[in-house]
Amino acid sequence: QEAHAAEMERTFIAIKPDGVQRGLISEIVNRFERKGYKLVAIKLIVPSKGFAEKHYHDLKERPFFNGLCDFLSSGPVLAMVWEGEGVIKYGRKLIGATDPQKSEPGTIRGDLGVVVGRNIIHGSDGPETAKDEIALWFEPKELVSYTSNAEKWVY
Ligand code: RTP
Repeated sequence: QEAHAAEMERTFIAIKPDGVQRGLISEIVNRFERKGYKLVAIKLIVPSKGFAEKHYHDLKERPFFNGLCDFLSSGPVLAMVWEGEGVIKYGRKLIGATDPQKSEPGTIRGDLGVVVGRNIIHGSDGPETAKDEIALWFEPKELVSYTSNAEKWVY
């Protein structure tokens, strides 16, 4: 049975400045690709502090908010949209728990991170945030719809 791209779930994934500086882009992209998810948008950008504040608006009452926004805007971020069945929830599973001290080995944060303030990657935590974050980081024309031949072997 064929899965149709137009109906497929999408999530926003970003490699934070620590992940980019540490040379972890290919390692992380590799994990999403191998799983069977499809990359539909990607760009490297340095977000402004104001943009980082928009991205993390839900956390503005938290004590670490300012430091977090300084950090996110401190260098290049690799912003991506990944597509596929269950990608929002399973993407979070690939990423692992927020605090790398608590994330399981085998997850991105578990394998590659040590402290919560430098946890390498962000992934949308639900359908609503995925929609909002994709709209914040990307223009509609930057999202590429295509049929991948590999997909018929994934689904
Ligand atoms: P993210 O949004 O980045 O995917 O992370 P998350 O959902 O797993 O965690 P969330 O609670 O939304 O926190 C967002 C980011 O804030 C930083 N943080 N620092 N210093 C601290 O105690 C602390 N707690 C959270 C982390 O970078 C976390 O990813």
